[in-house]
Amino acid sequence: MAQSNAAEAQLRLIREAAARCGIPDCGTASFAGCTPLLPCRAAERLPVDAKTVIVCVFPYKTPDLPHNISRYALVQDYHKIAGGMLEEFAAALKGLFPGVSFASFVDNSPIREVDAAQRAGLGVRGKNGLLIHPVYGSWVFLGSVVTDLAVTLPDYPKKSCTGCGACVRACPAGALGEKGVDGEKCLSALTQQKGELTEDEQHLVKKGNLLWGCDICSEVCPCNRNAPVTPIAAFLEEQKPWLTRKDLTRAVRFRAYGFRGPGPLRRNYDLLYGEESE
Ligand code: B12
Repeated sequence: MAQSNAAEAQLRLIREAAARCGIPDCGTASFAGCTPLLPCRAAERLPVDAKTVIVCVFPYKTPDLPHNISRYALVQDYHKIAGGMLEEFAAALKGLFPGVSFASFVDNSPIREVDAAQRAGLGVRGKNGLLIHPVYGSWVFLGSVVTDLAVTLPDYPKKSCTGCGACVRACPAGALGEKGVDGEKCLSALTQQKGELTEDEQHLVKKGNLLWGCDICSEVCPCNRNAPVTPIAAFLEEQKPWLTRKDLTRAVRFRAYGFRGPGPLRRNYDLLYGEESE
């Protein structure tokens, strides 16, 4: 009991520090529960004796505007925005808990972030495989700070969404099933793929009608109906919801879709608007 009260107090301190850094919600999960890890180079930065994963949510829904790239990509690169906020958070935690290690990760991370977020009590997993937060729905990025501080609260039991199946029915690629998303079939992955697409794949990209990413399984989710606009100011600044052909080269340099270069965007642009279009 005394141990659990101490952990609750630690969690309160952590949450307050997160709020001061503009992170609207976070929770903790045991590091052991978050294994196996994803294979990635960033794993080298994990504290040697990692015990706890502090998972953070970064809502990114912006006011509805016509857009030809998915919502996650029309805001400034979240790796930079959320990554910067997480670094600030990790530095604040180092001040609060001297001698303890804190390493922050976002996306290109060894942590399976959806799974960790559920364990940290931040929401349920949708049939679309995404974390659905009770306030912000699935319009959230996830990031984490891994530490050797033991916050010994039990992980939350993993729960599923309402199971209405709207996302499964709406997915044009048939990528959703009982196990969640089949990453190989997902239309978001297809738009990001380099090289030529088969005729069937081209047809799917046209159906999705976006140059990059896919939001269909989130757009139809009833849990997202009342999701508010993001409280993170940086996501409201410098939005780029509509790309013209001219934008394709310049835009990739600073956005989350930059890592593949302009090739996939140009190919998708030709498919959606024709090769002669501006
Ligand atoms: C690789 C990746 C992708 C890949 C593959 C996704 C996948 N799950 O396989 C692609 C490019 C398709 C993708 C797309 C998107 N992604 Co992504 N992605 C990731 C990344 C980097 C790793 C995920 C991963 O590999 N997990 C490992 C696998 C094993 O875990 P899993 O998903 O739980 O695995 C289950 C399924 O694969 C399933 N499965 C396995 N085989 C099969 C076969 C069949 C037939 C079926 C049905 C299921 C199935 O079973 C597994 C166990 O439950 C994470 C960041 C991170 N570090 O977690 C972001 C992340 C999951 N993505 C994110 C986002 C925002 C998206 C998009 C919405 C972007 C967009 N608008 O286009 C889409 C949504 C697609 C969807 N419905 O999931 C966010 C999700 C936030 C949230 N609210 O949950 C994350 C957390 C990034 C972040 N930092 O915020 N993504």
